Amino acid sequence: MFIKDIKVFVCSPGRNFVTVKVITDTGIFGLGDATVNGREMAVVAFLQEHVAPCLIGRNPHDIEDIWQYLYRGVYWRKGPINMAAIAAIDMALWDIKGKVAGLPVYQLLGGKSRKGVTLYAHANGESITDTLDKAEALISQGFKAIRLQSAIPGLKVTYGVLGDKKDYFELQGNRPLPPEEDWSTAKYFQMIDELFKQARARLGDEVQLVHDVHSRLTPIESAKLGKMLEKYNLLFLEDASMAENQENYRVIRQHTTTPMAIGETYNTLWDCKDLIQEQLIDYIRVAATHAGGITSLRRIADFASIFNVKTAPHGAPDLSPICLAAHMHLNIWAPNFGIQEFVGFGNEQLQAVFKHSVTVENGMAMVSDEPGLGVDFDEDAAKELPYKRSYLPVCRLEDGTVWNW
Ligand code: KDG
Ligand code: MG
Repeated sequence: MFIKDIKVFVCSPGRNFVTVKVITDTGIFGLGDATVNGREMAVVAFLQEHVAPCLIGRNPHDIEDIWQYLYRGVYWRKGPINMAAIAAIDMALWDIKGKVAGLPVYQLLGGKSRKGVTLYAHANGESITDTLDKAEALISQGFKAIRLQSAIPGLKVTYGVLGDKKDYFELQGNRPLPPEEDWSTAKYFQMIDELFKQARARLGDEVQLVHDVHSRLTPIESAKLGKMLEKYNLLFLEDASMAENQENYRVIRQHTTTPMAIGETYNTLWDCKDLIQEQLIDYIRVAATHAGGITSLRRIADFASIFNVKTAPHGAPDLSPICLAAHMHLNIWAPNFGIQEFVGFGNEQLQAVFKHSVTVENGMAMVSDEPGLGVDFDEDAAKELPYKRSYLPVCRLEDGTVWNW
């Protein structure tokens, strides 16, 4: 069996996705997600010009060797574009191996550790009341864990919340140039305690609560926030501060017992090695698409398990259903799986392009026993929905200084 062709598709069913199809001489093919939000065409060019030609003729079963060839074998390591390309090839090869074996990928990883994958859903509101109305609706659908994001009074736009009431799915799509948002830590601190105070009063103590700070705070501000929210017993605080300096989390950790989660922008184990090894975080949120695929996430999960760190994979709308499927197989296997972020299955166009077999029952995702990853890609439907240049926003402080988005 050998790799005969590698095709790269970019389509926009509501937002852009880069999809890789690895085709073998037997006709069996595998699919991978290579979407890097706002940088889609860079990954397309990288895959077509620098990755695909090196793989034609190779045995698709040599997943580890191909991963090492693309990572260790080159001088330029790491980085989101490179790692998304490796990730997509890797997912496609696991998909092929599963199809050849007639087994779902989780069986190749070691089998099921649990009956389903616990999800956390998003409640994003224009006001605290609106956020909690949405959280109540999700709880009544069966979700046991909810991420709460509420607009910050006095700011134009707040991360996760849309002024024009569009769906979160569209949040990062269809913008020909980067829009700008503003940030005030003082205004945020005036809102955030009240959000969780009202949440516990209305939703009770049983529901698991999560909040994404989206890296807007300095480490000492995150420490203050973690301490302030301890009484509301969050499952975790996500991306409280940037951790380009992994030591930042020592500052946070020494002040608060609120659990910390980070990792959605990380590309390798090296980006989170100290955070995990020093037990500075509780959940590692790497995504298969951005951190080197199933081979890499399996290694990160195993490393994290030694240090009591659980996995909580990123599940934003800019990860395609192929990535979600890869997460499902990892989540159902990983002994140290924590929780999966979930924003729904997207709009009708997206569901027409990507046919997947994941179902949700009572806040839990169920993985099917279809061989491979269990996703199909409709090339004709994708062709009808061409790429549209779009960007994530840029953030500024109220005095105009560029800040972390
Ligand atoms: O591409 C950026 C998004 O994936 C990110 O803003 C979403 O933070 C996010 C989350 O937790 O889903
Ligand atoms: Mg996040």
